[in-house]
Amino acid sequence: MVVCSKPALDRFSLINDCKPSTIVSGIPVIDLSKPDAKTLIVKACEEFGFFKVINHGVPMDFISKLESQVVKFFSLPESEKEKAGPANPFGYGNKKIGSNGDIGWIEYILLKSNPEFISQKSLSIFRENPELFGSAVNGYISAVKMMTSQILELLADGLGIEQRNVFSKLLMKEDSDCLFRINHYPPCPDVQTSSRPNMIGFGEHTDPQIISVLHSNNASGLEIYLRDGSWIPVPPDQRSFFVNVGDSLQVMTNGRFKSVKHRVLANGAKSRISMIYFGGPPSNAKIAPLSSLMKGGEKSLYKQFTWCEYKTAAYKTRLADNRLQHFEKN
Ligand code: GA4
Repeated sequence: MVVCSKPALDRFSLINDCKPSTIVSGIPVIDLSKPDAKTLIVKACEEFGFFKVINHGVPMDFISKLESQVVKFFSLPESEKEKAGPANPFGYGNKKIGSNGDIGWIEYILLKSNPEFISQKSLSIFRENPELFGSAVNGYISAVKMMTSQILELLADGLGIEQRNVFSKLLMKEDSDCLFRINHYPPCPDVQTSSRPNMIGFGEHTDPQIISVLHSNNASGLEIYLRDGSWIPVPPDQRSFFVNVGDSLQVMTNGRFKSVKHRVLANGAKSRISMIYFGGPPSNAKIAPLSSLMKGGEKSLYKQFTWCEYKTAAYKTRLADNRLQHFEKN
């Protein structure tokens, strides 16, 4: 559990922008089994950079097996969990997010999504039964990766790109830089007593990768930022996945899709568990607007960069920073 003294609490960010939203729960829902999925995904990526996926094909059993392992891990005494730390580059982290001073009402595990790495790392994360933990994580990731690749192919198809695997191949390569993050947001007593109703669990940010796929338990907290300047809560749904456009996909579509700003508010009553698969390309992959999308003399809005260059720059920033602006053409 995250335990915070009063002075430590004062360092947590609070939300001060409170423009009321005009949309209550207008989050696009994509049924992957329907023929119109590709068209609706493109529309959702253009309008929100975010959507919910149903009929996704990931067995519920894979999700619940992993979640029960995760709950066991986060219930361990802090001293045990610390043995799986630090989070940088990979492992258990508590309150500190990244290396540049961001903190939140959160504890988490950050991993490479590679099966050998996970099996190895499970030895220090879940000493009680590393095999069980490793196989639950690997089973979950391989199913989510397949779904993600299907979504990216639908996206390419919906955009009218001939090469259907133009995005998905970047995630499927042996040397792809995909990550897996498991977050636990413990109930925050100060939210319940209303002394800090807007305590931040994970501060506002965009994801640097191509695409992120999130599953959470039934506790609320996630919010996305709309173009009209409002934040809207995303009602939790354990049977579904939530998909974010990342900065790299914004660049590859020359800004047609926008990476969505999102954040998580601390919950007063419930523990929130979320598991996120971040689809990133290989280090040497060149990220630039796709020529097949640049019809009629459209100019590139971004300078070309490799994923390694972008990630290195991104990891030096604070969560809320606009990471893409340094790569925009003037
Ligand atoms: C946001 C998306 C992923 O969670 C993450 C985060 C990373 C981290 O936790 O170390 C970063 C953040 C994320 C972007 C800016 C930098 C790096 C924290 C931070 C302040 C794992 C990722 O890839 O980028």
